[in-house]
Amino acid sequence: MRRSVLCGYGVEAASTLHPFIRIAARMMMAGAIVAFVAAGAVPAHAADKTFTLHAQSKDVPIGAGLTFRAWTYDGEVPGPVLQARQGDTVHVHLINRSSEAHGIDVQAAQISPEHFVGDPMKSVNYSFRAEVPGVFSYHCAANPILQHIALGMYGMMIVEPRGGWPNGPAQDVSIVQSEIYGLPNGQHLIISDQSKVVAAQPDFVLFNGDINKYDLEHPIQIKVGKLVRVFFLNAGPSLSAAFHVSGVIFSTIYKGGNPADAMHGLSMLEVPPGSGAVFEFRVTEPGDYQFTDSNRAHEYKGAMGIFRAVP
Ligand SMILES: [Cu+2]
Repeated sequence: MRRSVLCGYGVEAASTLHPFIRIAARMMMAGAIVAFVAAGAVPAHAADKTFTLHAQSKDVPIGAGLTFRAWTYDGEVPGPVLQARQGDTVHVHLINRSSEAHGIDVQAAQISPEHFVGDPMKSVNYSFRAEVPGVFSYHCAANPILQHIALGMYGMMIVEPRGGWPNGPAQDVSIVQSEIYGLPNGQHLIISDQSKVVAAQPDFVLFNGDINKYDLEHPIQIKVGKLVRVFFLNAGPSLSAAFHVSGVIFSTIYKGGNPADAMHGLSMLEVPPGSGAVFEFRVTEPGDYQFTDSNRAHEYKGAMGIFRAVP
């Protein structure tokens, strides 16, 4: 059983991977493991939530021994997960510590886009009420937006429904998919290749900022029979994603992460760039369940990982 669900990742992995990733995966070391999001810290009643982020240039590790010359929020790609509850008043502060123009467009906000950039060389400050629950993108709003997102300026915002998620407690996992354009130089450093960015031809497609982050040595552990709730964001910047877990039919998917847009009994959902979704499922037996972008060229370029189900 275990072997069959590994198909395409384990023994046969060599033939399904981008040749560079194949080599790099062998070199790959210890490193970062599983990033779970505990959604528990959200208050029971409407509250004020303040998020202060810093725009900064930084070379960030993206797994497989590679580094990416990025523009970031808080030195991370993707930026930190922002969490609020429907009805909260959200205050956004962006401090620009770089010599580039930056801004921040939180897509959960229904306000004039003029707020998102302001003077892009200075701090950006605005507030909004999180009226609609869902999984939203936030991203840089300075032009050209395409370039700023391709360089790493994006992250996920989760707005929990006022009454909590309809199907109750679950193991929460957040996954941000994104594209990297450019191949590494002799120092294993990737400088974004603008012509590939414009052509929408990425060299790598990542989950949570790393190539094959959740491989066989670093799976995301889940429990047999326990509801898993995946907060999924396709940060793009340009290609669609089709989130799929091998051996799983999602009991519920919320398009955009909004319970008002619920679907049931689907094996995947196409998520446009800049959009999010919530995927819920349970597994009935132990094993390794591969999750992937079912656009197989994206899987080949790094968008794959393992849920390891234990009793
Ligand atoms: Cu920017």
